[in-house]
Amino acid sequence: MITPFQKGFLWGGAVAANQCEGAYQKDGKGLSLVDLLPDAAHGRWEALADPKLAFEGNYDFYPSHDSIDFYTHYKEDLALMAEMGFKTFRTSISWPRIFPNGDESEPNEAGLAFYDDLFAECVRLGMEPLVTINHFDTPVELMKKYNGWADRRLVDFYVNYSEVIFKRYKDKVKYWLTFNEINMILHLPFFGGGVDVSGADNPKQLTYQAAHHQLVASAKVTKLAHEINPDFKIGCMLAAGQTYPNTCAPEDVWQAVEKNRENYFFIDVQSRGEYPSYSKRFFEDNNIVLDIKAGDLEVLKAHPVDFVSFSYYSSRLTSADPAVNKETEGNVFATLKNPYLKASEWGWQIDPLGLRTTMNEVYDRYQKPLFVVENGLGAVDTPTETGEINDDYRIDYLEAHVREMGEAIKDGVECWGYTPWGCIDLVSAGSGEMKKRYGFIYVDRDNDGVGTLARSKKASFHWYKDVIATNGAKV
Ligand code: P53
Repeated sequence: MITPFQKGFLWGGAVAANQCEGAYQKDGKGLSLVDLLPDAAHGRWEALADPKLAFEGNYDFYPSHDSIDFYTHYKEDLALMAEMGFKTFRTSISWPRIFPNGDESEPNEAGLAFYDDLFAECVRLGMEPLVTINHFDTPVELMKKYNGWADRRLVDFYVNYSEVIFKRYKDKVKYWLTFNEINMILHLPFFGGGVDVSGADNPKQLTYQAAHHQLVASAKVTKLAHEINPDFKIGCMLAAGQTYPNTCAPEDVWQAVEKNRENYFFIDVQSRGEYPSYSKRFFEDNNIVLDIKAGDLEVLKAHPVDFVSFSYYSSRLTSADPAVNKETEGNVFATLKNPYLKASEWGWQIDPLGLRTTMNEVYDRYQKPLFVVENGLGAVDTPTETGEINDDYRIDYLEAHVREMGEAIKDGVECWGYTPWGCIDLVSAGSGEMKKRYGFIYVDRDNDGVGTLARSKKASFHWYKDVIATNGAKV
Protein backbone atom coordinates (compact mmCIF):
# COMPACT_ATOMS: atom_id res chain seq x y z
CA MET A 1 0.00 0.00 0.00
CA ILE A 2 1.33 3.40 -0.91
CA THR A 3 1.32 5.86 1.96
CA PRO A 4 3.35 8.95 2.78
CA PHE A 5 3.48 7.88 6.42
CA GLN A 6 6.64 6.14 7.51
CA LYS A 7 6.62 2.67 9.04
CA GLY A 8 6.20 3.14 12.76
CA PHE A 9 4.44 6.49 12.37
CA LEU A 10 3.03 7.28 15.79
CA TRP A 11 -0.73 7.41 15.33
CA GLY A 12 -2.60 8.07 18.55
CA GLY A 13 -4.60 10.59 20.48
CA ALA A 14 -4.14 13.31 23.08
CA VAL A 15 -5.65 14.41 26.39
CA ALA A 16 -4.46 16.43 29.37
CA ALA A 17 -4.71 15.54 33.05
CA ASN A 18 -6.59 18.68 34.01
CA GLN A 19 -9.30 18.09 31.42
CA CYS A 20 -10.01 14.40 31.90
CA GLU A 21 -8.80 12.99 35.21
CA GLY A 22 -11.24 14.56 37.65
CA ALA A 23 -10.48 13.18 41.15
CA TYR A 24 -9.35 16.69 41.91
CA GLN A 25 -8.52 16.06 45.56
CA LYS A 26 -7.97 12.33 45.54
CA ASP A 27 -4.83 10.68 46.90
CA GLY A 28 -3.38 13.94 48.15
CA LYS A 29 -3.67 16.03 44.98
CA GLY A 30 -3.43 19.78 45.50
CA LEU A 31 -5.54 22.29 43.61
CA SER A 32 -4.51 23.54 40.22
CA LEU A 33 -5.44 26.64 38.32
CA VAL A 34 -8.25 24.99 36.35
CA ASP A 35 -9.84 23.71 39.56
CA LEU A 36 -10.79 27.34 40.27
CA LEU A 37 -12.54 27.94 36.98
CA PRO A 38 -16.23 27.66 36.11
CA ASP A 39 -17.43 27.15 32.54
CA ALA A 40 -17.78 29.97 30.02
CA ALA A 41 -21.45 30.57 30.78
CA HIS A 42 -20.55 31.21 34.44
CA GLY A 43 -17.53 33.47 34.11
CA ARG A 44 -14.55 31.42 32.92
CA TRP A 45 -13.19 34.10 30.60
CA GLU A 46 -13.72 36.82 33.18
CA ALA A 47 -11.78 34.79 35.76
CA LEU A 48 -8.96 34.20 33.30
CA ALA A 49 -8.71 37.92 32.61
CA ASP A 50 -8.92 38.88 36.28
CA PRO A 51 -7.56 36.07 38.49
CA LYS A 52 -8.97 37.73 41.63
CA LEU A 53 -12.32 36.40 40.48
CA ALA A 54 -10.89 32.90 40.28
CA PHE A 55 -9.36 33.07 43.77
CA GLU A 56 -12.39 34.61 45.44
CA GLY A 57 -14.93 32.83 43.27
CA ASN A 58 -17.53 30.69 44.80
CA TYR A 59 -18.99 29.12 41.74
CA ASP A 60 -21.72 26.51 41.83
CA PHE A 61 -19.96 24.12 39.54
CA TYR A 62 -16.36 23.40 38.57
CA PRO A 63 -16.12 21.22 35.45
CA SER A 64 -12.60 19.93 36.19
CA HIS A 65 -13.40 18.51 39.62
CA ASP A 66 -14.89 15.29 38.31
CA SER A 67 -14.51 15.71 34.57
CA ILE A 68 -14.84 12.30 32.87
CA ASP A 69 -13.13 10.63 35.84
CA PHE A 70 -10.32 9.22 33.73
CA TYR A 71 -8.55 8.72 37.06
CA THR A 72 -10.86 5.79 37.77
CA HIS A 73 -11.70 4.76 34.20
CA TYR A 74 -8.29 4.84 32.59
CA LYS A 75 -7.98 1.09 32.03
CA GLU A 76 -11.26 0.92 30.18
CA ASP A 77 -10.37 4.04 28.19
CA LEU A 78 -6.90 2.87 27.23
CA ALA A 79 -8.35 -0.48 26.14
CA LEU A 80 -10.63 1.37 23.70
CA MET A 81 -7.67 3.35 22.40
CA ALA A 82 -5.69 0.16 21.96
CA GLU A 83 -8.65 -1.25 20.06
CA MET A 84 -8.34 1.66 17.63
CA GLY A 85 -4.71 0.64 17.23
CA PHE A 86 -3.09 3.61 18.95
CA LYS A 87 0.71 3.50 18.80
CA THR A 88 1.00 6.41 21.19
CA PHE A 89 -1.04 8.13 23.85
CA ARG A 90 -0.44 11.74 24.83
CA THR A 91 -1.39 12.86 28.29
CA SER A 92 0.06 15.17 30.91
CA ILE A 93 1.15 14.64 34.47
CA SER A 94 -0.77 16.78 36.91
CA TRP A 95 1.87 18.86 38.70
CA PRO A 96 -0.22 19.23 41.90
CA ARG A 97 -0.72 15.45 42.07
CA ILE A 98 3.04 15.09 42.43
CA PHE A 99 3.69 18.30 44.37
CA PRO A 100 0.38 19.40 45.89
CA ASN A 101 1.62 22.91 46.63
CA GLY A 102 4.30 22.98 43.96
CA ASP A 103 7.15 24.09 46.23
CA GLU A 104 7.68 21.05 48.46
CA SER A 105 10.95 19.19 48.17
CA GLU A 106 9.41 15.71 48.55
CA PRO A 107 6.78 14.36 46.14
CA ASN A 108 3.41 12.82 46.93
CA GLU A 109 3.89 9.07 46.56
CA ALA A 110 0.23 8.32 45.81
CA GLY A 111 0.31 10.70 42.86
CA LEU A 112 3.44 9.05 41.49
CA ALA A 113 1.89 5.61 41.91
CA PHE A 114 -1.08 6.57 39.75
CA TYR A 115 1.18 7.41 36.81
CA ASP A 116 3.25 4.25 37.37
CA ASP A 117 0.09 2.28 36.70
CA LEU A 118 -1.13 4.48 33.87
CA PHE A 119 2.14 4.33 31.94
CA ALA A 120 2.58 0.64 32.63
CA GLU A 121 -0.84 0.03 31.12
CA CYS A 122 0.06 2.10 28.05
CA VAL A 123 3.24 0.11 27.56
CA ARG A 124 1.41 -3.18 28.08
CA LEU A 125 -1.05 -2.19 25.35
CA GLY A 126 1.74 -1.22 22.96
CA MET A 127 1.26 2.52 23.23
CA GLU A 128 4.24 4.82 23.59
CA PRO A 129 3.38 7.44 26.23
CA LEU A 130 3.93 11.04 25.12
CA VAL A 131 3.90 13.13 28.28
CA THR A 132 3.40 16.84 28.76
CA ILE A 133 5.10 17.98 31.95
CA ASN A 134 2.92 21.05 32.42
CA HIS A 135 -0.44 21.49 30.70
CA PHE A 136 -2.32 24.55 32.07
CA ASP A 137 -2.32 23.28 35.65
CA THR A 138 -0.02 25.44 37.74
CA PRO A 139 -0.52 24.53 41.41
CA VAL A 140 -2.72 27.14 43.10
CA GLU A 141 -0.24 27.71 45.93
CA LEU A 142 2.41 28.72 43.41
CA MET A 143 0.05 31.34 42.03
CA LYS A 144 -0.87 32.66 45.45
CA LYS A 145 2.62 32.77 46.92
CA TYR A 146 4.72 33.68 43.91
CA ASN A 147 2.37 34.97 41.20
CA GLY A 148 3.24 31.89 39.19
CA TRP A 149 5.96 32.04 36.59
CA ALA A 150 6.51 35.76 37.20
CA ASP A 151 8.78 34.53 40.02
CA ARG A 152 12.18 33.07 39.23
CA ARG A 153 11.81 30.44 41.94
CA LEU A 154 9.32 28.59 39.77
CA VAL A 155 12.26 27.46 37.65
CA ASP A 156 13.66 25.43 40.54
CA PHE A 157 10.30 24.00 41.53
CA TYR A 158 9.67 22.89 37.96
CA VAL A 159 13.16 21.40 37.61
CA ASN A 160 12.70 19.48 40.86
CA TYR A 161 9.31 18.20 39.70
CA SER A 162 10.75 17.19 36.33
CA GLU A 163 13.68 15.38 37.90
CA VAL A 164 11.31 13.33 40.03
CA ILE A 165 9.15 12.24 37.11
CA PHE A 166 12.06 11.66 34.71
CA LYS A 167 13.71 9.32 37.19
CA ARG A 168 10.51 7.58 38.14
CA TYR A 169 9.25 6.90 34.60
CA LYS A 170 12.52 6.68 32.71
CA ASP A 171 11.94 3.10 31.60
CA LYS A 172 8.36 3.68 30.48
CA VAL A 173 8.27 7.16 28.94
CA LYS A 174 10.60 8.32 26.20
CA TYR A 175 8.77 11.29 24.65
CA TRP A 176 8.28 14.44 26.74
CA LEU A 177 6.91 17.93 26.11
CA THR A 178 8.04 20.64 28.51
CA PHE A 179 5.14 23.14 28.35
CA ASN A 180 1.85 22.80 26.55
CA GLU A 181 1.32 25.63 24.05
CA ILE A 182 4.08 27.74 25.54
CA ASN A 183 2.91 30.77 23.56
CA MET A 184 -0.38 30.67 25.50
CA ILE A 185 1.33 32.76 28.19
CA LEU A 186 1.27 35.68 25.79
CA HIS A 187 -2.44 35.49 25.11
CA LEU A 188 -3.68 34.30 28.50
CA PRO A 189 -0.85 34.73 31.05
CA PHE A 190 -2.94 33.31 33.85
CA PHE A 191 -3.80 30.17 31.94
CA GLY A 192 -0.34 29.67 30.49
CA GLY A 193 1.76 30.68 33.47
CA GLY A 194 -0.42 31.24 36.53
CA VAL A 195 0.51 34.92 36.27
CA ASP A 196 -1.83 37.73 37.26
CA VAL A 197 -0.87 40.69 35.06
CA SER A 198 -4.06 42.63 35.74
CA GLY A 199 -2.45 45.17 38.09
CA ALA A 200 0.93 45.45 36.36
CA ASP A 201 2.28 48.79 35.04
CA ASN A 202 3.61 47.04 31.98
CA PRO A 203 1.82 43.69 31.59
CA LYS A 204 4.07 42.78 28.67
CA GLN A 205 7.16 43.17 30.84
CA LEU A 206 5.71 40.73 33.36
CA THR A 207 4.56 38.32 30.69
CA TYR A 208 7.91 38.12 28.89
CA GLN A 209 9.77 37.82 32.19
CA ALA A 210 7.54 34.87 33.06
CA ALA A 211 8.13 33.47 29.57
CA HIS A 212 11.89 33.80 30.11
CA HIS A 213 11.57 31.72 33.26
CA GLN A 214 9.64 29.03 31.39
CA LEU A 215 12.19 29.02 28.56
CA VAL A 216 15.09 28.65 30.99
CA ALA A 217 13.21 25.93 32.87
CA SER A 218 12.54 24.12 29.61
CA ALA A 219 16.23 24.18 28.65
CA LYS A 220 17.32 23.09 32.13
CA VAL A 221 15.05 20.06 32.11
CA THR A 222 16.10 19.21 28.56
CA LYS A 223 19.65 18.98 29.88
CA LEU A 224 18.53 16.94 32.86
CA ALA A 225 16.43 14.61 30.72
CA HIS A 226 19.33 13.74 28.46
CA GLU A 227 21.53 13.06 31.48
CA ILE A 228 18.95 10.78 33.08
CA ASN A 229 18.23 8.87 29.90
CA PRO A 230 20.10 9.67 26.67
CA ASP A 231 17.23 8.06 24.72
CA PHE A 232 14.72 10.63 25.92
CA LYS A 233 13.26 12.87 23.22
CA ILE A 234 12.26 16.31 24.45
CA GLY A 235 9.90 18.52 22.52
CA CYS A 236 8.60 22.05 22.71
CA MET A 237 4.91 22.65 22.02
CA LEU A 238 3.43 25.54 20.06
CA ALA A 239 -0.18 26.58 19.59
CA ALA A 240 0.38 26.81 15.86
CA GLY A 241 -1.61 28.02 12.90
CA GLN A 242 -0.07 30.25 10.28
CA THR A 243 -1.31 33.85 10.24
CA TYR A 244 -2.25 35.05 6.75
CA PRO A 245 -2.36 38.68 5.59
CA ASN A 246 -5.90 39.95 5.00
CA THR A 247 -4.93 41.46 1.64
CA CYS A 248 -1.83 41.69 -0.54
CA ALA A 249 -1.22 45.23 0.76
CA PRO A 250 2.41 45.17 1.90
CA GLU A 251 1.31 46.56 5.27
CA ASP A 252 -0.93 43.55 5.78
CA VAL A 253 1.86 41.20 4.74
CA TRP A 254 4.22 42.83 7.24
CA GLN A 255 1.56 42.64 9.93
CA ALA A 256 1.28 38.89 9.28
CA VAL A 257 5.07 38.53 9.61
CA GLU A 258 4.90 40.20 13.01
CA LYS A 259 1.96 38.10 14.18
CA ASN A 260 3.72 34.90 13.20
CA ARG A 261 6.86 36.00 15.01
CA GLU A 262 4.83 36.68 18.13
CA ASN A 263 4.15 32.96 18.39
CA TYR A 264 7.32 31.54 16.83
CA PHE A 265 9.35 33.65 19.27
CA PHE A 266 9.09 30.92 21.92
CA ILE A 267 10.01 28.08 19.61
CA ASP A 268 12.84 30.14 18.14
CA VAL A 269 14.37 30.14 21.62
CA GLN A 270 13.61 26.52 22.45
CA SER A 271 14.64 25.14 19.10
CA ARG A 272 17.56 27.36 18.07
CA GLY A 273 18.76 28.06 21.58
CA GLU A 274 18.79 31.84 21.46
CA TYR A 275 16.56 34.86 21.48
CA PRO A 276 15.75 35.70 17.87
CA SER A 277 17.36 38.79 16.36
CA TYR A 278 13.99 40.57 16.00
CA SER A 279 13.32 40.30 19.74
CA LYS A 280 15.81 43.07 20.56
CA ARG A 281 13.78 45.71 18.77
CA PHE A 282 10.49 44.25 19.99
CA PHE A 283 11.66 44.48 23.61
CA GLU A 284 12.90 48.03 23.12
CA ASP A 285 9.70 49.18 21.45
CA ASN A 286 7.62 47.70 24.27
CA ASN A 287 9.82 48.86 27.16
CA ILE A 288 10.63 45.31 28.12
CA VAL A 289 13.87 44.76 30.00
CA LEU A 290 14.40 41.14 30.90
CA ASP A 291 16.16 40.10 34.06
CA ILE A 292 18.48 37.48 32.61
CA LYS A 293 20.68 35.75 35.18
CA ALA A 294 24.24 34.61 34.65
CA GLY A 295 24.24 31.31 32.81
CA ASP A 296 20.72 31.63 31.38
CA LEU A 297 21.76 32.32 27.81
CA GLU A 298 24.34 29.54 27.95
CA VAL A 299 21.81 26.97 29.12
CA LEU A 300 19.36 28.03 26.41
CA LYS A 301 22.08 27.68 23.79
CA ALA A 302 23.41 24.34 24.98
CA HIS A 303 20.07 22.55 25.39
CA PRO A 304 17.62 23.07 22.53
CA VAL A 305 14.76 20.62 22.08
CA ASP A 306 14.99 17.43 20.02
CA PHE A 307 11.71 17.92 18.16
CA VAL A 308 8.99 20.48 17.62
CA SER A 309 5.42 19.61 18.46
CA PHE A 310 2.36 21.74 17.97
CA SER A 311 -1.41 21.96 18.07
CA TYR A 312 -3.21 22.96 14.91
CA TYR A 313 -6.90 23.72 14.74
CA SER A 314 -7.06 26.68 12.39
CA SER A 315 -5.16 29.27 10.45
CA ARG A 316 -5.46 32.94 11.38
CA LEU A 317 -5.94 36.16 9.48
CA THR A 318 -4.73 39.67 10.27
CA SER A 319 -4.89 43.20 8.89
CA ALA A 320 -2.67 46.25 9.48
CA ASP A 321 -5.77 48.40 9.72
CA PRO A 322 -7.02 48.49 13.32
CA ALA A 323 -10.53 49.29 12.12
CA VAL A 324 -10.57 46.06 10.12
CA ASN A 325 -8.72 44.02 12.71
CA LYS A 326 -11.51 42.97 15.01
CA GLU A 327 -11.51 39.61 16.70
CA THR A 328 -13.91 36.92 15.71
CA GLU A 329 -15.66 35.11 18.51
CA GLY A 330 -14.44 31.95 20.12
CA ASN A 331 -10.73 32.38 19.54
CA VAL A 332 -7.91 32.93 21.98
CA PHE A 333 -5.87 33.97 19.00
CA ALA A 334 -7.23 37.13 17.42
CA THR A 335 -8.27 36.50 13.85
CA LEU A 336 -10.42 38.00 11.16
CA LYS A 337 -13.03 35.96 9.41
CA ASN A 338 -11.52 34.35 6.36
CA PRO A 339 -14.16 34.44 3.60
CA TYR A 340 -12.68 31.32 2.01
CA LEU A 341 -13.16 29.15 5.09
CA LYS A 342 -16.04 27.62 6.99
CA ALA A 343 -15.97 27.61 10.77
CA SER A 344 -16.89 25.22 13.57
CA GLU A 345 -19.85 25.92 15.84
CA TRP A 346 -17.37 27.70 18.12
CA GLY A 347 -16.12 29.95 15.34
CA TRP A 348 -12.82 28.11 14.74
CA GLN A 349 -12.09 28.34 11.03
CA ILE A 350 -11.46 25.08 9.24
CA ASP A 351 -8.38 25.10 7.03
CA PRO A 352 -6.79 21.73 6.24
CA LEU A 353 -4.38 23.19 3.69
CA GLY A 354 -3.28 25.58 6.43
CA LEU A 355 -1.88 22.52 8.23
CA ARG A 356 0.35 21.75 5.25
CA THR A 357 1.43 25.39 5.09
CA THR A 358 2.11 25.48 8.82
CA MET A 359 4.08 22.22 8.77
CA ASN A 360 6.23 23.45 5.90
CA GLU A 361 6.84 26.79 7.60
CA VAL A 362 7.76 25.24 10.92
CA TYR A 363 10.02 22.65 9.31
CA ASP A 364 11.75 25.23 7.11
CA ARG A 365 12.32 27.38 10.14
CA TYR A 366 13.75 24.74 12.49
CA GLN A 367 14.72 21.67 10.45
CA LYS A 368 13.74 19.44 13.34
CA PRO A 369 11.27 16.56 13.33
CA LEU A 370 7.67 17.62 13.89
CA PHE A 371 4.94 15.98 15.91
CA VAL A 372 1.31 17.03 15.39
CA VAL A 373 0.14 16.59 18.97
CA GLU A 374 -3.30 18.24 18.70
CA ASN A 375 -5.82 18.67 15.93
CA GLY A 376 -9.55 18.16 15.78
CA LEU A 377 -13.06 19.49 15.59
CA GLY A 378 -14.97 20.56 18.69
CA ALA A 379 -18.62 19.83 17.92
CA VAL A 380 -21.94 18.96 19.50
CA ASP A 381 -22.69 15.25 19.17
CA THR A 382 -26.25 14.05 19.45
CA PRO A 383 -26.71 10.33 20.01
CA THR A 384 -29.55 8.70 18.07
CA GLU A 385 -32.34 6.93 19.94
CA THR A 386 -30.34 3.74 19.77
CA GLY A 387 -27.26 5.53 21.07
CA GLU A 388 -25.22 5.80 17.88
CA ILE A 389 -23.15 8.87 17.19
CA ASN A 390 -22.75 9.57 13.53
CA ASP A 391 -20.05 12.22 13.60
CA ASP A 392 -19.39 12.45 9.87
CA TYR A 393 -18.49 16.13 10.28
CA ARG A 394 -15.59 15.07 12.51
CA ILE A 395 -14.48 12.40 10.07
CA ASP A 396 -14.53 14.98 7.26
CA TYR A 397 -12.43 17.40 9.31
CA LEU A 398 -9.88 14.81 10.38
CA GLU A 399 -9.66 13.11 7.01
CA ALA A 400 -8.91 16.41 5.27
CA HIS A 401 -6.23 17.24 7.84
CA VAL A 402 -4.61 13.80 7.68
CA ARG A 403 -4.50 14.14 3.90
CA GLU A 404 -2.72 17.51 4.12
CA MET A 405 -0.34 16.16 6.75
CA GLY A 406 0.51 13.47 4.20
CA GLU A 407 1.10 16.15 1.58
CA ALA A 408 3.47 17.97 3.93
CA ILE A 409 5.40 14.74 4.44
CA LYS A 410 5.58 14.35 0.67
CA ASP A 411 6.90 17.93 0.58
CA GLY A 412 9.84 16.64 2.60
CA VAL A 413 8.76 17.44 6.14
CA GLU A 414 9.83 14.92 8.76
CA CYS A 415 6.91 14.12 11.06
CA TRP A 416 6.94 11.54 13.82
CA GLY A 417 3.28 11.25 14.62
CA TYR A 418 -0.26 12.51 14.95
CA THR A 419 -2.31 12.63 18.14
CA PRO A 420 -5.72 14.25 17.55
CA TRP A 421 -7.02 16.20 20.51
CA GLY A 422 -9.53 14.84 22.99
CA CYS A 423 -9.53 11.32 21.57
CA ILE A 424 -12.03 10.67 24.33
CA ASP A 425 -14.57 13.44 25.10
CA LEU A 426 -13.35 15.70 27.89
CA VAL A 427 -13.78 19.18 29.36
CA SER A 428 -12.95 21.99 26.96
CA ALA A 429 -9.99 24.16 28.00
CA GLY A 430 -11.39 27.32 26.51
CA SER A 431 -15.04 27.02 27.42
CA GLY A 432 -15.11 24.49 30.27
CA GLU A 433 -17.95 22.72 28.48
CA MET A 434 -18.51 19.02 27.92
CA LYS A 435 -20.65 19.63 24.87
CA LYS A 436 -17.68 20.86 22.86
CA ARG A 437 -16.60 17.31 22.03
CA TYR A 438 -13.57 16.10 20.11
CA GLY A 439 -13.60 12.38 20.85
CA PHE A 440 -13.70 9.13 18.96
CA ILE A 441 -15.12 7.86 22.24
CA TYR A 442 -18.29 9.45 23.56
CA VAL A 443 -18.71 10.05 27.29
CA ASP A 444 -22.19 10.39 28.75
CA ARG A 445 -21.89 13.60 30.71
CA ASP A 446 -23.26 17.08 30.07
CA ASN A 447 -22.25 20.66 30.85
CA ASP A 448 -23.84 20.47 34.30
CA GLY A 449 -22.00 17.30 35.19
CA VAL A 450 -25.02 15.06 34.71
CA GLY A 451 -24.57 11.66 33.07
CA THR A 452 -23.62 8.05 33.66
CA LEU A 453 -20.02 8.52 32.43
CA ALA A 454 -20.60 5.52 30.17
CA ARG A 455 -18.21 5.32 27.22
CA SER A 456 -19.31 4.48 23.67
CA LYS A 457 -17.78 4.41 20.20
CA LYS A 458 -18.63 7.07 17.66
CA ALA A 459 -18.56 6.51 13.88
CA SER A 460 -15.18 8.26 13.87
CA PHE A 461 -13.83 5.48 16.12
CA HIS A 462 -14.18 2.97 13.30
CA TRP A 463 -12.88 5.44 10.72
CA TYR A 464 -9.72 6.16 12.74
CA LYS A 465 -9.12 2.50 13.44
CA ASP A 466 -9.05 1.93 9.70
CA VAL A 467 -6.69 4.89 9.12
CA ILE A 468 -4.23 3.44 11.61
CA ALA A 469 -4.55 -0.13 10.32
CA THR A 470 -3.72 1.05 6.80
CA ASN A 471 -1.10 3.57 7.95
CA GLY A 472 -3.01 6.38 6.26
CA ALA A 473 -2.93 4.75 2.82
CA LYS A 474 -6.63 5.21 2.09
CA VAL A 475 -7.03 8.83 3.14
P1 P53 B 1 -10.82 23.88 23.55
C1 P53 B 1 -7.64 27.70 22.55
C2 P53 B 1 -8.12 27.93 23.82
C3 P53 B 1 -7.70 27.18 24.87
C4 P53 B 1 -6.76 26.18 24.67
O1 P53 B 1 -9.38 23.83 22.88
C5 P53 B 1 -6.29 25.93 23.40
C6 P53 B 1 -6.74 26.68 22.33
C7 P53 B 1 -6.34 26.41 20.93
O2 P53 B 1 -5.07 26.55 20.61
O3 P53 B 1 -5.35 25.01 23.20
C8 P53 B 1 -5.46 23.63 23.09
O4 P53 B 1 -10.83 22.85 24.61
C9 P53 B 1 -5.08 23.00 24.39
C10 P53 B 1 -6.06 22.00 24.90
C11 P53 B 1 -7.46 22.38 24.45
C12 P53 B 1 -7.52 22.37 22.94
O5 P53 B 1 -6.62 23.31 22.43
O6 P53 B 1 -10.99 25.25 24.06
O7 P53 B 1 -3.78 22.48 24.39
O8 P53 B 1 -5.91 21.92 26.28
O9 P53 B 1 -8.45 21.59 25.00
C13 P53 B 1 -8.88 22.66 22.36
O10 P53 B 1 -11.80 23.58 22.46
